[in-house]
Amino acid sequence: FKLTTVEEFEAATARLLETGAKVGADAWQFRVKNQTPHCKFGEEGVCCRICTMGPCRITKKAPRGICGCDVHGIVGRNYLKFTAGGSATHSDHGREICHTLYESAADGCYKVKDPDKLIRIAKEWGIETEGKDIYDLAHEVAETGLMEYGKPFGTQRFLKRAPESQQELWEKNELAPRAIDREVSCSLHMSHMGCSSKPEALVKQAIRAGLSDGWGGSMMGTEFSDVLFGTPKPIETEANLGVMVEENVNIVVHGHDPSLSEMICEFADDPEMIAYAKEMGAKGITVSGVCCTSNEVAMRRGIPMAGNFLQQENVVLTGACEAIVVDVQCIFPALGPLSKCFHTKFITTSPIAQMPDSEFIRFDAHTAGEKAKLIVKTAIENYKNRKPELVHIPQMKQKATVGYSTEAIVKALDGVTNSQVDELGTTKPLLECITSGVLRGAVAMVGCNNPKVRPDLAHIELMKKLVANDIIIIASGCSAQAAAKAGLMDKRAKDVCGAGLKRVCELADIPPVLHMGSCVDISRMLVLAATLAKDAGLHISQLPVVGCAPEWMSEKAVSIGNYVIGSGIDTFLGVDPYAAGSSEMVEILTNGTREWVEAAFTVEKDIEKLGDAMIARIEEKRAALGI
Ligand code: NFS
Ligand code: SF4
Repeated sequence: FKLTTVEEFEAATARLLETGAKVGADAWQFRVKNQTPHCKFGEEGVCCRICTMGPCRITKKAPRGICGCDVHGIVGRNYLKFTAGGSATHSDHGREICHTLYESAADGCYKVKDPDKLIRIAKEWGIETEGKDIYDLAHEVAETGLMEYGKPFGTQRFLKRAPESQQELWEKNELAPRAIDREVSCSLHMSHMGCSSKPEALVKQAIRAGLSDGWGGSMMGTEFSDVLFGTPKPIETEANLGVMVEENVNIVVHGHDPSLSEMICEFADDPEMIAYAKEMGAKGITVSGVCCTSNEVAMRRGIPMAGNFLQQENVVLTGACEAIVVDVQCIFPALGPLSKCFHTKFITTSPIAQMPDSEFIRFDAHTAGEKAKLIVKTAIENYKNRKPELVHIPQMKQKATVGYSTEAIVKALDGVTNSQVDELGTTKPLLECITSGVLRGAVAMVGCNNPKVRPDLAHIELMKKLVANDIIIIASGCSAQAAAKAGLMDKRAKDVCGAGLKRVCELADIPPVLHMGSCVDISRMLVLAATLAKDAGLHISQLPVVGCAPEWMSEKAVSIGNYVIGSGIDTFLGVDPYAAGSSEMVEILTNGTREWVEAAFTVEKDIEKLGDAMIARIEEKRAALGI
């Protein structure tokens, strides 16, 4: 067993770009060159264009905008708007899932696969469950969830999952998020021309908007996806482009909402469709995924992961992709023109993400079955249009065990201790590993790829360094896919770990990097941290746990960063959130927030230093606890 290196990924990409050159395809690698160097004002966050007296950009000579706003106000407003964009996006995804749950029916396209979880949430929310039909209950819970977006009074229901100490901090500092949509609106209001220009106020609202995502929209997205499609359990799968099968019809799902990808998988498995694919000359149908929707179906069905964010063009460049089917978020508009260079059908499905050069097949809960079937058929019928001389699938993939929901982690870790039976099924065995020092701590590795960082290298190198230091990794999003492609989710990767983590991997039969799902599933990490803190009688901020997004790029990632620090977990970033232009903003984000939430950001572009800083923080937390 050997880990795959980033050099090997890059060689495979270079080979695919040769195919691209033959057909005149563009690629991000070329567009990056055209866009560099980036605008300095934009990079530092000091450009304001929120009113038409501007745009104003702050320099030594011009320290204030026309309205008199200084650099701290401008950077702060930009930061808040950025966060609001991410919070809105995750939360709207969560809202879609609430609607899907609302549409679920015994004879409908969508069923309730995990009724126990539905009942658990209903009880948590004080909804009567006795003697109720499960679908009546689903409607009631879904509607209650939808009300979380616009309720006029009160704060988010799921905040009660946090330890008391955390809830007190939120209350005391006016950070407890109210209705989700209100936090997004309030952020846009505060950052309108002539409203807030005080950085403290802007960052506080960014945290509150982030928390409305993490403990609101995203958490509902995760929980109700589990109710509908099943709570993930450990399952075997594979990752990297080699999961595409040359003789088969290849359908690639890309985007975020499992309502689409689940249905596609359902129909791709249908004997009638498989027979049709054979009739059309293929041997079968392979569904694989890119980005978070891939994580969703990998976690629940073991559908292989073709790649992460910056690999999305590569799937088309294989020349073997019959259809790339997308819903929302993180989809390169480049896929339109790129698919035109090949036989690939680029199928958009959501009114939220409409793109030129795509075929739009509108997907909704009522017609989901019929539309999914149409999409699968379209892909099958496209198989004959392949140009065999352009087909090249890099034979590169790794095995991965995925599906580590919080529930699954707790269950797996039962295997590691001599704990009393009454402690099994809790986080106590995991705590025991941490307290005894067998594990030094945990790092949540999350987020995207970004050409500003050599893609996947930061994720993989950091994970290797951390596991070698007996730090267990929980991962999600494109970071998880980087790990899987490298082989770090193969149980045999225990051999690259320190002795303590290796022992835990053996006893619990887990890989050292645990796949917790998509980016909305970072809410699972919040629940895990909250449960650990409660079981240990500590504040979340006292746990030897940190978060890290070394290659992040999206607004969603900033929203996540805000709710992770907002939940007491120090967060380490490898890319600056357009804030470097304001000394006050830098001070608040990297230190000032500690006063409100007991955590802050660290930004460090050097991977070695970033890793060292995380280890040092974990050791500091251990020392403070005397463990
Ligand atoms: Ni997350 Fe998932 Fe990937 Fe980044 Fe995009 S797919 S929601 S934003 S790029 S990790
Ligand atoms: Fe310029 Fe102020 Fe208008 Fe921004 S809000 S563009 S700083 S005048």
